[in-house]
Amino acid sequence: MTKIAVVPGSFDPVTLGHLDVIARAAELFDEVHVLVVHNPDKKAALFDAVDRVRLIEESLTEVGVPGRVVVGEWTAGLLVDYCRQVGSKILVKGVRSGEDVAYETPMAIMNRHLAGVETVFLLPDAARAHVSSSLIRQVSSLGGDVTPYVPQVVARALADRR
Ligand code: COD
Repeated sequence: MTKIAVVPGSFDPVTLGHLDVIARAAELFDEVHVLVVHNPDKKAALFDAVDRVRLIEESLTEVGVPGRVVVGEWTAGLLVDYCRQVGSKILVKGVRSGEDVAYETPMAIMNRHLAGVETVFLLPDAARAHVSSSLIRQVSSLGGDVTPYVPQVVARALADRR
């Protein structure tokens, strides 16, 4: 049976930290679905969902993540509804800190109760553990250099929005 892992996130925008987690997931599972999901806790997005999907696709090409990776958007309800639709029992989340664990743990247990979907936590590359999309947006908006932390396509898209 094909093991499909779903890697959800806001990806506003995708960073090399996200891509590290996606690449690790691609090593572990037969197929990876990277899913742009609206996070109701995050109000004003810099990039719309169409741009986020495009930037992820172009970034995957740029950095050359191996394996079967597809990118999409989910607006139709629960994340586990998407998992059911594609026959996945696995969510993959990156955890950078105790705060991430505290944020993700209740959702992971809820997703198991709702649909028997398990969450796999992957640790980040230590060099990218401090990277978040919000920090990247802030550094870029204030004129800082984000090129060590994001693919070139994302750096260009951020520069265009400055
Ligand atoms: N290194 C490693 N991992 C990273 C890094 C990094 N530098 N940066 C981010 N990550 C991880 C995050 O910890 C997260 O796992 C993932 O990458 C995506 O991060 P973001 O910031 O782009 O996305 P979030 O955290 O805003 O995404 C939140 C979700 C939309 C995935 C979340 O809200 C969710 O799972 N929602 C489910 C909605 C639902 O069905 N709810 C009801 C039942 S719980």
